[in-house]
Amino acid sequence: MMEGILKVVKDKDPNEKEFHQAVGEVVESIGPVLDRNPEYRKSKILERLVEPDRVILFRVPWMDDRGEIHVNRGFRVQMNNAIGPYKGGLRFHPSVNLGILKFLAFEQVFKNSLTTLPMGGGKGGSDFDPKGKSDSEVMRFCQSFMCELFRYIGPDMDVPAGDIGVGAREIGYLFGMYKKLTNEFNGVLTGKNLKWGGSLVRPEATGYGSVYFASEMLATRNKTLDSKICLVSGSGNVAQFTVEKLLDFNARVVTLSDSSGYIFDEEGIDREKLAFIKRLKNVKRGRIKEYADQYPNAIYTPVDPALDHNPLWNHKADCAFPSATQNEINEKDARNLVQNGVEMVCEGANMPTVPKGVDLFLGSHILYGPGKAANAGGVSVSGLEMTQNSMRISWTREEVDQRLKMIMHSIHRTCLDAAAAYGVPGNYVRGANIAGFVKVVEAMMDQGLV
Ligand code: NDP
Ligand code: 2IT
Repeated sequence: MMEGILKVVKDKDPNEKEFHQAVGEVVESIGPVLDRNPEYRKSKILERLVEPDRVILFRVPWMDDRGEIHVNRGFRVQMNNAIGPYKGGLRFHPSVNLGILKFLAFEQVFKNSLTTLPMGGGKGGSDFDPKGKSDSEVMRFCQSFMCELFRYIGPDMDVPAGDIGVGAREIGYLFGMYKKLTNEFNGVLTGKNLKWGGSLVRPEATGYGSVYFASEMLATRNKTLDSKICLVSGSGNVAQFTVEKLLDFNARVVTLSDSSGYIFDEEGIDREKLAFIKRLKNVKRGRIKEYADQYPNAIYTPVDPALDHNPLWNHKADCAFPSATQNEINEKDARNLVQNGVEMVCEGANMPTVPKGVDLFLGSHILYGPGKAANAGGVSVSGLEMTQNSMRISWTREEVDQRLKMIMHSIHRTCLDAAAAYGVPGNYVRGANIAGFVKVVEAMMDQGLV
């Protein structure tokens, strides 16, 4: 039956391999839930969940600084709105295609369900590559993108935010064009600048939340992050604030990366070095290699496509925080981590570990926090931004951070409770999938066949 669903999905869209991967994992987890609730099967819940409510696909024409015209593709996948308006980020990266956005939207449905806040799931983006583009080129692209997207979004309908390649700058340009087209100032996007409707702690939220989740996981074994050696990948939004919070917990972060290579700094990345990275990545938009020019004790290693593993994951460490992109930990990387004695893997990125790597982590009984639970802090504070926008107030940093902590605590508890209730104690993958699934499915059952 469940194999059947995956087969239907694969037969329908054979090229969407990341989507197959995300569906495969959920389907594997929720078998026992379907066995206990035969009405879910009868209502064809799975069949309905794997088909997006709708997919919007559009042309995004824009002109570069030399007057040349380019045409990119824009997407919005509105996956499921059983428990709230569609909610999820926009990704601008040349690798973006429908299969990747469907995987992200699908995972977002369960992640958002875990947050305790009323948000459905969606995702969007474009195959536009922001690298090397001027601010005015990025602005023209964002404006053109919004000229179509604005028809399909709204504060009670669908609320996009950032993801890879979409940060505060892009959200600003997107919001400006939305406002011009609709003549409405509302909470249609999250991740807005603080000065015009954004929430304190939203930029920090995914990284901070991931570290809060990690600390909850360690606490189940009476351990803390104090003095732990940590590998972090990526050097964007999630990675930067993961490092920042790890420093608060007195951990030692020894790596960061981008798509060209990684740095290893045995002494650890301190606050001054982190400030350098923030300037390098967010203002200068430079490459991580420059870190090793600035701090000669650090070693830079470029990506070697001939290698069958990523050497970043082969450094001996206590904890790993993959925070760059999907499938960045392959089977060999997972084996290297386990063999080197890693105690915990906490996923800041979405689906960063290949399925065989996930099996290795689960089989080795390390603490393993899957992305849809561990990185839910970002969308949670997006939910808090929506609340503040609706109430036309803004909470203090302490208030938002406290709520974020409470939400991560609750997600962690919910995963463990669901895992225990289904006979797989400590399995956060099963726990997250089951708990996220049940809430959405109960809402779908209440609302009839729509
Ligand atoms: P950013 O664009 O800020 O940073 C992305 C980082 O990952 C960059 O260092 C980038 O390097 C690297 N990267 C991107 N693509 C690849 C690739 N194909 N191979 C190797 N490295 C790559 O994005 P975020 O930090 O926001 O997102 C990182 C991850 O976290 C993603 O998986 C995202 O979906 C997830 N996430 C983000 C949330 C958010 O609130 N922003 C919330 C929850 C999850 P380079 O500069 O070379 O491209
Ligand atoms: O993957 C994610 O959860 C995000 N990119 C954040 C989504 C959001 O709406 O804040």
